[in-house]
Amino acid sequence: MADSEVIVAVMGATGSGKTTFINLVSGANFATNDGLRSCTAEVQTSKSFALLGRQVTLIDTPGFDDTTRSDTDILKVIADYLCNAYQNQKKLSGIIYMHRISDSRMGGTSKRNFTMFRKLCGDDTLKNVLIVTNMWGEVSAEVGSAREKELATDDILFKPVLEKGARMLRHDNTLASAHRILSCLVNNRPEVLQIQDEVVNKHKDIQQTAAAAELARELEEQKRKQQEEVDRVRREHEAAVAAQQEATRRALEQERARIAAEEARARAEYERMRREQEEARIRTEQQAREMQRRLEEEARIAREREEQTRLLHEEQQRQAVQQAAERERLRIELEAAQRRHRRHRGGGDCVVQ
Ligand SMILES: Nc1nc2c(ncn2[C@@H]2O[C@H](COP(=O)(O)OP(=O)(O)O)[C@@H](O)[C@H]2O)c(=O)[nH]1
Ligand SMILES: [Mg+2]
Repeated sequence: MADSEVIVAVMGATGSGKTTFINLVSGANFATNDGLRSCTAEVQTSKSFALLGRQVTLIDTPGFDDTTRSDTDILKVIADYLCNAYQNQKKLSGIIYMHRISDSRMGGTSKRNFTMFRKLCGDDTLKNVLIVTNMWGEVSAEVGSAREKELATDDILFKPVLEKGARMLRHDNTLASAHRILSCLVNNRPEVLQIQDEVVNKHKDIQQTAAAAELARELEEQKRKQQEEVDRVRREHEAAVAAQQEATRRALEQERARIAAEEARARAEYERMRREQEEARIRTEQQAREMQRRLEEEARIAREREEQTRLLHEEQQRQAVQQAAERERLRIELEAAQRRHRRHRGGGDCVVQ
């Protein structure tokens, strides 16, 4: 490798502006990512260009969130390229990691890209690493500064790499800005990346590298999250089914209770009717007995009256007979008296007897 040749790899998430940066500073015309599909599925190398007396070549890499290739494929593509370059005595003078300051938060994709970037580089090369924030025009200066500060000071963001020698720079999408950034790297002593050391020096298979392990861990984590999601959906489904069953059970229970209440009400109604009928029957019987008793009483009184009348009649007859006899006796006596009187008055012919 000629002393003046400087190789810089540009990494970062899809859409972070890697290709745009490379096109701007190298005069290349690689396709940029204007839509949803990512454009840089392969590693591509820019034509070299002169900067501060050195010949600079930039390596464009696909992000670990490509729409057409799996992360494992992306790792293989990048690792193959870097290891091939190392075997051909081409070491990297610097690595740029692009990050959009316009992103309101560092989401899963950004974090995965950054973690993979770290596993590819290792810690020893961090002094040759530049974290370049771009798209400053998309946010207000205050918001951008606040995010930059947060990115630089958060333990799970860029703080650990900054502490180990990486630097953070702003890019305003101008050529001057790109030159200023690259000028920080051109005089670096080229370093061997962790992935190059693992594969070329230590003869590891790509699958045995830290980057592959990180991907496996990431995939495992994704699988775990998906399983959790599946479990959660299943639990929700089961809960919904159970709730539905419970609702059906409760509805049946209510229906059963309603029928039982109706039965009880009908039974009570029947009992009430039966009781009323019984009472009516008893009342009717009592009334009949009372009527019978009254009729018998009236008959008895009638009989007594009849008897009294008969006795009275007999008495009257008896008295009439007596009176007739008395009258007869008195008549006889009177006739006798009259005869005697006539006899007495008629000279002896008339003797009162
Ligand atoms: N405002 C702004 N847009 C940019 C900048 N860099 C890239 N872009 C846009 O961001 C999109 C993605 O850029 P690209 O270079 O394809 O990203 P890559 O996937 O990382 O290569 C494109 O629409 C670019 O025009 C920048 O510095 N400022
Ligand atoms: Mg690109």
